Amino acid sequence: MSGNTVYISAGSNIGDRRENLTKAFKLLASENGIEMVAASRLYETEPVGVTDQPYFLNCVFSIRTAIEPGLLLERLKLIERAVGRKPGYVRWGRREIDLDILLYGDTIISNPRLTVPHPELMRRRFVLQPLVELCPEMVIPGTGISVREAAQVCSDRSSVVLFQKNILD
Ligand code: A4P
Ligand code: MG
Repeated sequence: MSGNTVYISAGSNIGDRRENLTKAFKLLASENGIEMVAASRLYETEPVGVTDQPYFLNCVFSIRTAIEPGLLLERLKLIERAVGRKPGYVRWGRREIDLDILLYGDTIISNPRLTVPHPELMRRRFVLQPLVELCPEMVIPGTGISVREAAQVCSDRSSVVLFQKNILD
């Protein structure tokens, strides 16, 4: 499929976390115009931001798509609903599923609805560690450093522990 390589982070810390990530993976893979390329391993991660909440399971998906970023965000929000996320959550708070666009090819986007690369990307070990598995040499647009280097210099010391090797196990 033509288009762009896009990296999407997935996180869940309510309900059956593993099932929520698997459902999101399958729904994403079955979308028209989206080709699933790879999924990272699953990690159990200490909550960052709002710390008084359950531990998350996190992973990163890479997809190929020609769907433009704003429309892709809409699709991700529909998948969040389908997995069981209810509207009206506290920012950075607990959720059944959160799907964020980390990187959209080389594109830099900054508008009220969408910031890409994801504004917290460089500060979050729970995102960088799975991303290193998928694209260690990719230079993060606007930063001049690779994903591997970003993970090495990241000062986030919150715990990120391997939970499961294959999302479909
Ligand atoms: N938005 C802007 N840029 C983006 C982007 N690149 N991807 C806007 C996705 N959305 C983007 O998101 C709020 C709005 O952000 C969207 O409507 C979109 O227009 P949301 O998913 O409704 O709310 P949120 O997730 O609570 O806010 P936010 O700011 O996306 O939070 P984060 O950054 O997703 O952080 N700790 C661990 N260990 N693991 C986690 O997964 N997640 C969070 C949430 C906090 N702590 C965590 C984890
Ligand atoms: Mg989000």
